[in-house]
Amino acid sequence: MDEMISLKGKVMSEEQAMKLACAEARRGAGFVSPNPQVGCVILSSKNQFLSKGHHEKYGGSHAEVNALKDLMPDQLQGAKIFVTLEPCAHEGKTPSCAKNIAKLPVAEVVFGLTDPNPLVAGQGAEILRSAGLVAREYQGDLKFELEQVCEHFLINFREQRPFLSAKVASSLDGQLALKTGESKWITGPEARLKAHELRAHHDAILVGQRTLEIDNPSLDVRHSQFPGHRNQVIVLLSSQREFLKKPEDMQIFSSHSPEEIFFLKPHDNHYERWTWFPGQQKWAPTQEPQIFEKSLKARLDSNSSNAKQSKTWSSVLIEGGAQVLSSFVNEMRLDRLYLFQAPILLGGASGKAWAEQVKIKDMDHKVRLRQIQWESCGSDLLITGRF
Ligand code: AOF
Ligand code: ZN
Repeated sequence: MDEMISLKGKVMSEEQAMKLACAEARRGAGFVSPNPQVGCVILSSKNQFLSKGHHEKYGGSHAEVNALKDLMPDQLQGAKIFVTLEPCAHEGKTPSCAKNIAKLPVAEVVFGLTDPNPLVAGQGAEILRSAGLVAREYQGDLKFELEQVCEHFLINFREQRPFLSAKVASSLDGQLALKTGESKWITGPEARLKAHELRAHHDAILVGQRTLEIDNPSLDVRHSQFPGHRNQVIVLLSSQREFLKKPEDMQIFSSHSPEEIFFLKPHDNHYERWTWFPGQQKWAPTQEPQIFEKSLKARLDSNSSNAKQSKTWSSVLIEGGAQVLSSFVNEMRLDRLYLFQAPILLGGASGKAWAEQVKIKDMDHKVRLRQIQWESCGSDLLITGRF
């Protein structure tokens, strides 16, 4: 609110307004999935800041509604709305934003991206134009940032699949652990806290069996910004077809309920669901094998507004280890890398490289990341980019 007061009346350029709308959108991270993170900024006819808002939680009011809620019709005379995503055309969990804006004395709507959701897909802009407003897609330098703000949602609709991120914490020379398995701790507390934030931003966390058994992680979200945060679904990949540990010896069973944990075995691209059979004291595939891709897709398909399921997996965070990370790189299935690098060397002779099983044919086939960004995290570095 203090920020709103200090911004009141400030004259803003289109770039500044859209930049602020992006920052607003990001405030929804961790709370809006599978819906998009959306932010909105409203300027007066004289380009003075009036208000801003964002989509705050899944099923709640859209960004435009939150930005408009404290404004009077006379303030909106000739006003300009900057929103990171095209206003929605449809009646979903909330009324149509485009129809709502069309009734207001607003002059112009600038939207960052056309909404790929077939229920919208240009129809929101059409509703506004039919009502005599100027509605145009933003074409400036912030296009990459706008795409990044709602990248999970965009992949869900453009490619009908979850967004896949990989999180790695390594030494400067790319070692994830020592060959002995020892990995606590490579990065410092700030980086580890940031990793909890990343968990909160994703719907599911995928780990390999070795990581689970050696590190015994709880894979929950421990972060003050996300108190009592919903648990992520856990996807455990096991190629061995057996776990050494019993559920009571695995931390994830204290932090998660059984319904939140999926055991999957990669096998000719098929993944089975596993269950612990207490009578037999062993893990075994459940009666009904599930196809991993298909089950993920089924969850995504329920993005459509008439779906019964209210929660879907929009994004999956892959937390390792080396074998799992390497296989996802080899299969070119990753969308984004989050690499925390500590200023230490563990050495190739003693360490285990996170990409140890990645194989490229020649230099022409090197894996290059795009849109690289970096920030410091305590004494570590967080590097991120798109595959
Ligand atoms: C959001 N927040 O700020 C905007 C969205 O089920 P509903 O009614 O919440 O509608 C979700 C769809 O609305 C979503 O898939 C997207 O196409 C569009 N825009 N959604 O959750 C927002 N502007
Ligand atoms: Zn809307």
